[in-house]
Amino acid sequence: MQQVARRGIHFMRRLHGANIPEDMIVEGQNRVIDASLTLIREKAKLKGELVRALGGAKATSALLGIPLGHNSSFLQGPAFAPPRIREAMWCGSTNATTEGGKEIDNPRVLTDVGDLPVQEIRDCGVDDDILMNIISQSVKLVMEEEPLRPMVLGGDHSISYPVVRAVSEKLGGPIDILHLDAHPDIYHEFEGNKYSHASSFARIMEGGYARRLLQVGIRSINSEGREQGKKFGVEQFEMRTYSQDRHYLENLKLGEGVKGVYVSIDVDCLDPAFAPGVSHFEPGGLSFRDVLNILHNLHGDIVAADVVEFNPQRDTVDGMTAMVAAKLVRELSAVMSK
Ligand SMILES: [Mn+2]
Repeated sequence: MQQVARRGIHFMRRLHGANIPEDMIVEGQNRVIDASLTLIREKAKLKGELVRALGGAKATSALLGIPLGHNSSFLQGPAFAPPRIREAMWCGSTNATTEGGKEIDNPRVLTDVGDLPVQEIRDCGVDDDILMNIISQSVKLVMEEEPLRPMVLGGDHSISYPVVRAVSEKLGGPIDILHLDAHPDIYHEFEGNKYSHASSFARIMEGGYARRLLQVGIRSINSEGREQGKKFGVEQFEMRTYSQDRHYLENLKLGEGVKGVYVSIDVDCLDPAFAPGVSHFEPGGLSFRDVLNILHNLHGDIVAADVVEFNPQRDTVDGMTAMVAAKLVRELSAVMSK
């Protein structure tokens, strides 16, 4: 609890419950958790009914915001990202048609179940062991509603662990993961935090939720990152060899023989010239077109995805990175929906 409070974003205060019976606190927390999950369940149900009433689809991208930033090792601004991404998606500066011709204002292509109220839950003193389970439950609630598939808006990268866990558990087996990032995020733990945004893929691989993990865009990796990668059989594609790997990565075929493909995009996979609104500037990254080429040519059934680590507190005043994150969500939704 003390640890959580220390890491909390600035308006989070400790729950002053030291001399209060614990069961009273826990009962109150459970009511807030139930209400939070009821919100997601009912919104997913409504949006699922709507999509089906409109004629249905095989797969519809369903935005689910997870505004969590406290597991970042540096800045916590990703907690504020989901509303900024939505604002950019619908701001009117561009039309609703994706590059491949899908209309994102068609609910059969893209719908929205809102944000899990992460900060409200944490404000009640709920710790991360429980919070991670709540995130997993929210993802499963979206997947309950055919044909909705979770398109998760982070949030820092720590959320990918409970999201991937939920997807794999719900589908009943491992998936292949395409992970675009400057960093492998595979430390056993970081600064004592096993839920750190720098450790999410260690948790995913330990849990057996992925058959293949392809990490693309890597350009900040130390010996532990390489050792952990080797230990878990991760396919790490580093930027320094991108020109040789490009053809392979722009023609990927994933997810056959497993339950599908999960795509996790850390906005810092992009060169900071394209996306300055991130916590960790790491020059020498992918161009926006590189990322689109990879996504547009990906062969596989995308069962869920996330776009994480956009930090509005580092963005340009006119929100350039919000638009970059929004376009990633739009184009990824177009590839996922069918
Ligand atoms: Mn990163």
